[in-house]
Amino acid sequence: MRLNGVYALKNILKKVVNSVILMTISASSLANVMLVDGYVRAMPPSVPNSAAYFSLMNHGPSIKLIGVDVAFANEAQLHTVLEEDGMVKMRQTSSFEIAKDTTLTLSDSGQHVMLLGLKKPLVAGDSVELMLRFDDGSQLPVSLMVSKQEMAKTHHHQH
Ligand SMILES: [Cu+2]
Repeated sequence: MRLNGVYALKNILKKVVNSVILMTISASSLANVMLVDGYVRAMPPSVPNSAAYFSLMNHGPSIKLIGVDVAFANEAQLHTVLEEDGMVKMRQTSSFEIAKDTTLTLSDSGQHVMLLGLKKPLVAGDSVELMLRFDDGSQLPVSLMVSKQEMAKTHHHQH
């Protein structure tokens, strides 16, 4: 009986230690990726979609952005732009890779986050929240300004 008790306690401790290790891993990879700048394009109220453009600096090992969660639109999709038969087309993609010690830069002529089904018009000067999800399970909340500008410097450094 006593032996069983000790065994159970050991197992519980093992589980606690494992979860602490998992938490440490996701916290450290979170700190490796930093928002440099970005914005969400302001759209006239009649347009239901918009896009988010930002730069992410990766100070750690290669990581993939696998999704974006937003509350202000029905869906956020990762899009890439490619040329096909002389036509420039947008395609949904499953991830954006950020190689070790590089910066991923989204732009309207390349990779971007498509925001579909805006729940209310995005007004220039507002700020919106996006939750970035990475392939290691970590998440990075970012706040972006709504702007008509090409690339508004927002300086939301996550130190
Ligand atoms: Cu798009």
